[in-house]
Amino acid sequence: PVQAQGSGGWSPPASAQRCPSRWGANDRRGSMNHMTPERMRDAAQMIREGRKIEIGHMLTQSMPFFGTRRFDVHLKQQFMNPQANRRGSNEEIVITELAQVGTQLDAFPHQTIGDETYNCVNVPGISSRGGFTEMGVETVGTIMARGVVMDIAGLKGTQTLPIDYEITPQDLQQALDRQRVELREGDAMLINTGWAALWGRDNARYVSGCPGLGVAAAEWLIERGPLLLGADNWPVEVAPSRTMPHASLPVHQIALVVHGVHLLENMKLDELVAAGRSEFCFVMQPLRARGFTGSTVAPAAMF
Ligand code: UVW
Repeated sequence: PVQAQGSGGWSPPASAQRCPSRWGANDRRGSMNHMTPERMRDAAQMIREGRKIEIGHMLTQSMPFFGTRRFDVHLKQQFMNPQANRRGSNEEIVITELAQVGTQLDAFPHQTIGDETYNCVNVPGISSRGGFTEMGVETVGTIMARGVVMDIAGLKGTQTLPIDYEITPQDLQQALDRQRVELREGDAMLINTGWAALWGRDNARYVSGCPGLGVAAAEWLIERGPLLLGADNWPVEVAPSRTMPHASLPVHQIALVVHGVHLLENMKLDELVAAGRSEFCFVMQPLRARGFTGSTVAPAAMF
């Protein structure tokens, strides 16, 4: 585990402490190594009722954006063919950061410790005009796995956790006990904070901060071997953290860079939680976009 410093400052582990990763020095897939044929088959067997709930937001121009990110749609209402059937054609041009808007999966080069990303790969060394030459989101591929949602808002008896609520390992264990479900290695581990209630309603507040995982809770989950960590807020982690006020998104570094665990942000978990589903078959196809730092995604829970 990484150490919090008394001042609220925080330093990530040095290269020698974090590399090679548990998967070996040449590994580039990190937590995706957990997706074995057996786990995929077991996940498919969780689909019993034939129901699905979409657990990502719709991409629209009225969604919240972090920083200068944008999503501008321009309709291209095109030509009418001269043939007798008068076929018209419509398309759109979208100006956006396709990797980092909406419900999104972070790939490893999205974050660094200094110049290094996962497994101490030097980021300038894998940067090219066409994107990253290693560990772009295309290395993730189709995901079908067991998913578990931990309803921390429900545990605390609220719809939405307070903006500065830092989720602890105890909260996670209590939520699992309350929901009578356990975590298994290779699960997509998801957190319901209720923060998504602000999505499209109060976008300024949505991105101004959020409740989420603290460092100890993130490490507790990572020890259990997640396929990915997801939440219904913009960074999965609490932001800013009261216990680490001088650290910028430390869970991003711990998950993506130190352990090679993908983050799934801006989820929409209300319907799934309301349906009382704690475990399900989690299905998601990130874009096959070469060298991207992530991908907008449309995950679903099937059961
Ligand atoms: C940042 O990169 C700041 O955020 P995120 O990964 O949450 O989109």
